Amino acid sequence: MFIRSAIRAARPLTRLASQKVARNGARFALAATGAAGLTMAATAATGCEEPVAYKSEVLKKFLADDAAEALARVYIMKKLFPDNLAIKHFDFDYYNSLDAEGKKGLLMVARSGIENGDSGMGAYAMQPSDYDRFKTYLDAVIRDYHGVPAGQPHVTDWNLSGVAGLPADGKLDLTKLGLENISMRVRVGRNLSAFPLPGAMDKADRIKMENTMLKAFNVLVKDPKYGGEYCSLTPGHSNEISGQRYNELVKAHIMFKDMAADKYLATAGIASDWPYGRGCYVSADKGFIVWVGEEDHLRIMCMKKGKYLNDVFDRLRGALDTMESLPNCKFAHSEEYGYVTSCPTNLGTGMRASVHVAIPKLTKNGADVSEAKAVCKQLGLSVRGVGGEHTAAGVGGIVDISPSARFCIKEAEIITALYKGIEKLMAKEKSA
Ligand code: ADP
Ligand code: CIR
Repeated sequence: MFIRSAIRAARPLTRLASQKVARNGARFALAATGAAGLTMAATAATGCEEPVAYKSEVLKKFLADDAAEALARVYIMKKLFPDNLAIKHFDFDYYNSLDAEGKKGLLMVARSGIENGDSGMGAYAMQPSDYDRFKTYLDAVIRDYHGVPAGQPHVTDWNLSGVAGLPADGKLDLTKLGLENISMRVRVGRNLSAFPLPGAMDKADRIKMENTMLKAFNVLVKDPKYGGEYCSLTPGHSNEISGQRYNELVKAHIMFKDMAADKYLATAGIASDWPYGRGCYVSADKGFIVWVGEEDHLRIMCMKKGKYLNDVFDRLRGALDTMESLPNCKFAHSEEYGYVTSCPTNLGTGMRASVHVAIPKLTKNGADVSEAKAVCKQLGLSVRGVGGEHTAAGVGGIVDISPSARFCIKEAEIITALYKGIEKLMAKEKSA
C-alpha cells in the first residue's frame, strides 16, 4: 500500500524534489529521477539481506522497494505538515550517515508519519533498541513532543508522599470535588524485552508472545487475589472467545477495538495479523485487566467505579509488582527513557490515568468538544470520547479526561495531576 500510493503521490513530487534537492546540494539527489532511477534502485534493493527483526509481509513489501520515493515524500511533507514530528525531525544527512540496514530501520520508524501527513507524532519504535539505535532522531522527536530538555532522564516513582497538590490525608477523594460513583481507570503500556515491538512482529511472533503471557496469566488465575480468565481472539486458541463475547467485552471497556480501523497503527504494521496473538486477561472482579497485542505488547490496567483515585492507582502498582515477578515478564526499560513503548508519546511511565466525567456545558451536551479541549489543554489534560481515543462524547457530555504528560513525570504526579485537573475543570464547567 505504502509504495504504490507513495509512487503515485510522489512521482510529480519527486521530480520537484530532485530539482529542489539539486539546488540545495543535498546528497540524496539520486533519489527520484523517473522510471530508470526506480529500476536501478529496485535492483540494488533486491541484493540487500533482510534483517530477521523486520519480517512481516507488510514490511517485506516495503523493504523490497525503493526508498527514494519515501525520501522525496519526506522532503515535500516537511513544508506541508510542519506538526508531524516524524517528518519535522527527519534529517537527510543523518539518514545518509546510516548503513543500509539502518536506513531501512529508520524509514520503518517514520513510516506511519510518512504515510499519514496529519500525524502529530508519526513515529513508532519497531524494536526496544530503536531508542538507542536511532537516538539522534528519536531523542529530538521525544524531547519536542514532551517538551523536556535534552539529557533529562526519566525517573519512575509511584510514591505519593510529598507530591505537590496531594491532599493532607493522601486521599484523592472525588466526592470532595462533587463527583459521585465515577468510572476511574489507570493503565500502563509495557513491552517484553524478548520480542520485537508490535510494528515489527510477524504472525508467529504474535502467537508466541501471547502463549508466553498465557503462562503468566495461568499463575494469576490460580491466585485468589486475582482469579479470572484469559480471553483470546486467536483462532483455534485454547482460550478463544466468540465474536459476540468479544463485542460485549469491548462495550464494557474491558477489551480493545479492532486496531485495523486506526490508520496510524495499520501503517506502522502494529495492527497486522489481526486477530492473531490478541486477547486480554480479566481478573475475577473485572477490576484488573491486561491487554495483549495492542499498540504495546501489554496494556496493564485497573478500572473501577468509585470515589478514591487511590484505589485504582494502588491496585495497579501492586499488580505490576506481581506481574514483574511472573515467568517471562521482563519488561523493556531504558535508563534514560524509562519504560519502552511503541509510540514515543507513551514513553517513560506509559501511564494514562483517566476518569469519565460529565461536562455538559463545555461540550454542548456532548455535541461539540472543541471548547472542552481548549480548556483542558490549558490544564494539561487530554479529552477523549467515552469509547476511548477517536470516539465521541457520551450522552450528557460525558468525556474521558486524563493528564497529557507521560514522560519525565512521576507516576504519583500523574494521578495527583488528574485529581487537581478535575478540580479545576469542574470549576470551569460551573462558570461556563
Ligand atoms: P488507552 O487508554 O489504552 O490509551 P483508549 O483511549 O482507546 O486507550 O481507551 C481504551 C478503553 O478504555 C476504551 O474502551 C475506553 O472507553 C476505556 N476507558 C478509558 N478510561 C476509562 C474510564 N475512566 N472508565 C471506563 N473506561 C475507560
Ligand atoms: C499520530 O502520530 O498522530 C498518531 N500516530 C497517534 C499518536 C498518539 N499516540 C498514541 O495514540 N499512542
